[in-house]
Amino acid sequence: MKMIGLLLALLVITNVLCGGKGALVDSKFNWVLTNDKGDIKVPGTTREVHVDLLNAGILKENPLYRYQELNSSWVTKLDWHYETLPFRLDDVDLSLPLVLQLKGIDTLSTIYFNGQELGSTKNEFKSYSFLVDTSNIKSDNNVIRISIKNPLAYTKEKALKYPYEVPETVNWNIWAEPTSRNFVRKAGSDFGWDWGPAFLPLGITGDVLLKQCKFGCLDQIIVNQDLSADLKSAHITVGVSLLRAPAHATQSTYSVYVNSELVLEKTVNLVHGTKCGDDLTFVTLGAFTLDHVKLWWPRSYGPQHLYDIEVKQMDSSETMHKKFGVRRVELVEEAVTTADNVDLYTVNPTTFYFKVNNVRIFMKGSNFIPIDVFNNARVTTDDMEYVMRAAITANMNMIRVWGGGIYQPDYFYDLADSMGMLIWNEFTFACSLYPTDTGFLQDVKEEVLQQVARLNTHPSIIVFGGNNENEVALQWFSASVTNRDLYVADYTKLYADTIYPAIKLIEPSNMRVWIDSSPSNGLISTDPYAKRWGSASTAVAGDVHFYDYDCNCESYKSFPAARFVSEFGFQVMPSFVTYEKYIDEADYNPNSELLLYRQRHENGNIQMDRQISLHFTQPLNCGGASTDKHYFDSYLYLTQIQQARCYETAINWWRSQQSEAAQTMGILYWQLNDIWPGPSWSSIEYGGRFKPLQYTVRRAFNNLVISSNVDLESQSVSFNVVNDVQQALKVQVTVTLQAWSSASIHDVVYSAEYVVGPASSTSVWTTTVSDILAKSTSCTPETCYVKATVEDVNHEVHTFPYYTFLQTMALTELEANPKFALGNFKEVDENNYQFTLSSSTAAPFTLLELKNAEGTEGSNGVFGNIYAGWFSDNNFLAEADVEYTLTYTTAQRGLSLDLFRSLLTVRALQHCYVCN
Ligand code: BMA
Repeated sequence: MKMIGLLLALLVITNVLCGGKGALVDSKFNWVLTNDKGDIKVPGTTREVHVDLLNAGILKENPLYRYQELNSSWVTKLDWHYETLPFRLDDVDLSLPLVLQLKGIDTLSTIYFNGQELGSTKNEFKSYSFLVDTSNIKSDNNVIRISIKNPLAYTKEKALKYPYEVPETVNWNIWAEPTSRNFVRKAGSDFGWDWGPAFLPLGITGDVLLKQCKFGCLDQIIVNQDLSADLKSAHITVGVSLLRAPAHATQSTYSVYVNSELVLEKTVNLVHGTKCGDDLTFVTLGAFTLDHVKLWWPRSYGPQHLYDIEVKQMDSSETMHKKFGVRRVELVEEAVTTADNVDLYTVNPTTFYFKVNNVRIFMKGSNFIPIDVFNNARVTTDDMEYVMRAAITANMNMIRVWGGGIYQPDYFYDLADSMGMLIWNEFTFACSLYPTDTGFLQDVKEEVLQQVARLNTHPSIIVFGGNNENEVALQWFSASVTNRDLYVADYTKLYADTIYPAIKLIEPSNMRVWIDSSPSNGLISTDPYAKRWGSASTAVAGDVHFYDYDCNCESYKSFPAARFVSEFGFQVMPSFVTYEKYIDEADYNPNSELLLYRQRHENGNIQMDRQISLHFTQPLNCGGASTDKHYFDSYLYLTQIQQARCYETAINWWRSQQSEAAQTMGILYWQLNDIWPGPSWSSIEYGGRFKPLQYTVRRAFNNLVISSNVDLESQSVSFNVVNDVQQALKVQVTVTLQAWSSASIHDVVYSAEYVVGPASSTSVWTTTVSDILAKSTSCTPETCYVKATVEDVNHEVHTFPYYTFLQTMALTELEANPKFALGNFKEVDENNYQFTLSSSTAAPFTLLELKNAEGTEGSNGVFGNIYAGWFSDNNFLAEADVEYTLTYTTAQRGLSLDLFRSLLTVRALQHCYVCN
């Protein structure tokens, strides 16, 4: 968003290169950071305390290295001050108020202007503004000071004073527990999570601006839309939020342009808006009709058309631009008449699927957490683009911005809009119950009004979610189990009576879907708003989160029927190449003191090991030491390929249920990205390397897939084809049995042509292990694997082969030690390198990786290193004597073809059992 203001600030700040008039942006202020005692004074360039201390050499090591989280925990326990260097303020119009706007402070702070206290902040997710006493302004030597307090001291005191217990999740092996994080409006995961450390960052996270506006400064443009049923025309209502609009009755005239064409001109009385605290006034300007609408579509369903909207305040010539997209979004929760399973809470089973522009869409995606522990100081737009492109590479169409983190910055949603990625965006409440005193609720209401006004124009956001798991959390704590009514009433006050009405104040039209909690059993009715309370995990309504670490994750029978899976997953280790930069050789054991310290999920290591023991043989220890590198590296690799197998089984199963009684219509796995290098459920590692899972997901989420649902216990195997394309496809299905030991042994066991309907799943062959084997002369479950292919006869949709194993890998008779040949390296363009790979024998879980190289660390953002990039395929079964042509796409310029080639390594499962 750009502000081209003429009327406004007639201010000049000397250390600011700010030609012309307009709001003055802080990035140009020079900040100094000091502690309370005054013995630390360092440049406050990044405006995040830890990062500034790190840059100044006060924190000496990489904060993510070994125990640095613990070693730097003193930082957040102190009070800190950010102060600007003295600046000039000329030409202040003394007839107008001077407003200091702070677009983000993390979190508890007191604000001073030239020594005079202006007020305080207590909510990381709100923008604040304060009136500066104009008699206190000097022409030079003005100073803004922001004093930031220890959040832990605050939350503990609040929790102690609260009339009753408000429980939160604990047992995350973090130094700060119990954190009482639910008593402050600060990102939950800042306090640590089951995949991340507790750094509790402090700082200035948004712009700091000085403004003067006669009629209130334009803050946001708000667009409400009602699209006609035929999707041809839209009734558009335009509003604005104004910062510090005059308190007395004032009229102001606004013109609204869409794609530079005047659509509306209106004089409004500013006092008639809705107030948000003292700061913001929301004013409706008027409505117009948009004919011949160019729709915004999710990716792979159509183009992402965006309109430019401009609002001009005619009396001041202040202007603001935004982009908006027009689309219709529905969540269909309609009665299902088939007698599919009824439980206590679902007297009436209902569907749960999304329609965009009247098209029913199967959601394929994952859950997004903050990208870094120091999110605001270190994450760049390139990082966001990397994650978004990675998601698209894996064929996702939806990302859930999970409620335990932050509301993402505007550029995240801009990327989603332009790339057609659908967003399920949660308000920042997670895994906890929350206080509901008047002050807290009022603060949340203001937060919601501001955030909804900011996010409103993004067509990509199709869901506003109230929280993550806070309805199911009512069942987690003894206080809320024994006194459920009290906490249900609190839940209702916060989400149904505060957050939802605040959204509706800004967005009275049906801009997007509201889901008060994930998971939930959905609604009985929208008006009146009536929830299906209870254990929110029924198979026949609403969405499901599924975690069962004791199951056999390679059997589809372990995964429940579900309408929509908004979370599921299995935790694993980072890869050796990623981990080695943050640990020492003494730590090279999954159960070393350091690795256990970094394991934040209760029994995480035991659970990982359990899945591995069910399916694989433990790797060889080659040197005998408990920190043997070969064992350690192989073990980390095994956890990751095991993870990929688990998710593959689950995703294939749920996708195959689209057209079955379960009517599954969405899978968002836990979790897309990492916040640090440590055990987690992610498919992308901290730093950007893809785990094997990310490649498996790319294949499993492909628009046209063949896969099998296997249960080795009952020996059942059924092959399914899923077609997400909006037209019927004529396909050729072929299933062959192939020997692990010799490429020449292969028998076609099934072959048929099908027409698979649009957007549907089709069961193509239901059989058993022995039936498959009966079709071959020499195969046993141990000596052969099954390869299934689905080919679009018209060659329009690309597909991947799918491999089914008839025995666990532990018992499979693989040829030892495959030899790989890599060759024919060539630069396709500056971001894409091509090469070929072949293997001497069938090599399951073939994994290409880039080794670490000295001196190649980038410092630009989290993914600003040369390892950020992906292969066109990876973690695949390399068949014997097949030459695969692969591409590596690098997100970084620093990686030359030669360097790429020298860093490239390849391994397969068999290498876990070979010592060099
Ligand atoms: C769910 C998520 C996260 C958590 C994950 C793995 O509870 O919402 O809170 O990290 O499972 O335990």
